[in-house]
Amino acid sequence: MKNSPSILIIDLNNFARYPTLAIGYLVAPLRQAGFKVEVLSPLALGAPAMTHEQAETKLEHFKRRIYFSTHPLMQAWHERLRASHAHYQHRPHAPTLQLLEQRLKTNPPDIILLSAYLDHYPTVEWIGQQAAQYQVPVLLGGPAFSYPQTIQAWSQLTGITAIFAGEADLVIADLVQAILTGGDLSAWEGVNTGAKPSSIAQPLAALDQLTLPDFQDFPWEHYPHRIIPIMTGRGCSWNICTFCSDVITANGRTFRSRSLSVVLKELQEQAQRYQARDFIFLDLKLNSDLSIWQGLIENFQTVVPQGRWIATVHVDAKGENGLDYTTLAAAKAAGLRRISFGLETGSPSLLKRMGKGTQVERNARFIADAHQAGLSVRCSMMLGYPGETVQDLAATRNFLSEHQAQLDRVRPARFKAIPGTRFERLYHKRPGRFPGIEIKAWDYQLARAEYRNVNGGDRTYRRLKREILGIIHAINSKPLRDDARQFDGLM
Ligand code: B12
Ligand code: SF4
Repeated sequence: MKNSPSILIIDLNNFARYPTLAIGYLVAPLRQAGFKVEVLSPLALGAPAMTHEQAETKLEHFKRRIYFSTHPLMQAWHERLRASHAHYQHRPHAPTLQLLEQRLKTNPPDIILLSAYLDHYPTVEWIGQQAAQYQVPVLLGGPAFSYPQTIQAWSQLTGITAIFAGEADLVIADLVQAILTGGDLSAWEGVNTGAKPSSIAQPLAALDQLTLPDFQDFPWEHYPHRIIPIMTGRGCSWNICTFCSDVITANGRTFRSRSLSVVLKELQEQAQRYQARDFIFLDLKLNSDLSIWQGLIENFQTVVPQGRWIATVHVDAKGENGLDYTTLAAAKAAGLRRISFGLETGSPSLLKRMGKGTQVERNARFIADAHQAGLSVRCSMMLGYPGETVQDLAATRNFLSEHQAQLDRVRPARFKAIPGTRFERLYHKRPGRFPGIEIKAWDYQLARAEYRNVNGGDRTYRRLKREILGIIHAINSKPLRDDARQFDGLM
């Protein structure tokens, strides 16, 4: 392209210790189309590297106790504490903004592309205002722009030319060209300019057409280890859990898989390009498509000799679903070091009400098998699901204590009421189905609801929760298996 237009991509999510997959997927087709692309990444400008899980300390344990407290006094403070923590955590990163300000003054790009989480609202607002002063168009996107009311809540921002809702990989180059040449944006699926009701692009079907993600702009020298992110498919084949907001994101809607041969080729090429052998599979559930899961186990070492990888899976009640001992041991031999799954709870009735599609005994078997296969086992779990009783908490405490020696890390989360989830739809239809939760207000800008957990005041309930947090503290304080250490804190 003669006099190629210049594109500045600002990756607000890049505090991670490996490149951002979405940015790699957007940069590659733009470069291929001949644009001059530059990625502005806060990490490269000194923003502290984000660790998904902090090293366990007494302070972490204390913070967790406060965060999960349902003491009547704490209930009143919860929302305020959460809001101020979120405000601190997601405050605009000053060096990034200064650099952008300088850049706009001296050498403005032809267009700014912004990838943001909803917590980045203040930063996006600031960037929009600055860009407007210099008449630089801004195209905004991100995983959480997939719900009409959220898009509407963001549409009025000054200086934001359009919000793209959906996966932009295959349209990004043409879309940027259309904006730069003043084309009519109203006909574009997924492009929102605030002029008409929200438009959300259909999930991308042709995943095998994706261009190899381009990570050359990332600050590799700032990463403690060279780890390459990859996704073999988008969405989750289970897709039913009531609380799940992953399956309503731009990329998480409906399950689609890539072909095994394409994935293997990507592993091989990316390992060579970035001189790295460690991979993180960002698939919501890597065993969603068993032919991919088995195929990776069979071929990983052929395409990346001595390579290592970590992944998340869904433990299913329908059968072993690729997670029997023999397959897990083969996965270990194929380089898998750490496996993560959503335990959620040790209570059978809660699992059922969450629509988790698994059973407590099946989770127990999986943990024992994965541990015996030599894998580092990590799970996420939930406290405060609507209607959670002391019996549920006692079951969870017993489960964790029985598996304490086999679990390497546990990441607990508080139940979140999120617009667009199955929970929201079921709640609107029949709030009585979720006893103990009083929704006070839905906030579409942040895609979350403020609620009160009416059950939490009971003393026995609070004691059991303290005991659970104590077991989690003990588990998370353990040193990791040696060969999983370089992956600690990544998921
Ligand atoms: C991997 C991941 C991480 C990694 C990030 C690593 C990295 N830098 O990539 C880690 C572990 C560090 C992480 C951390 C966090 N994460 Co996270 N993460 C994810 C996860 C599982 C996958 C993201 C991904 O790679 N998707 C694959 C790509 C291809 O899809 P995509 O990001 O949607 O991008 C496509 C489209 O959205 C669109 N698009 C994206 N950007 C742009 C920009 C433009 C201009 C255009 C046109 C289009 C466009 O096109 C892209 C290509 O198809 C998602 C879940 C999910 N299903 O998305 C959560 C998710 C994105 N994370 C989330 C959250 C909340 C967090 C944390 C705040 C959690 C926490 N409390 O610790 C932190 C905050 C990090 C921060 N920097 O502020 C939320 C965001 C929700 C929101 N409100 O915005 C999600 C959706 C999970 C959820 N369901 O709640 N995360
Ligand atoms: S198995 Fe995981 S990704 Fe799939 S719907 Fe349930 S919580 Fe979401």
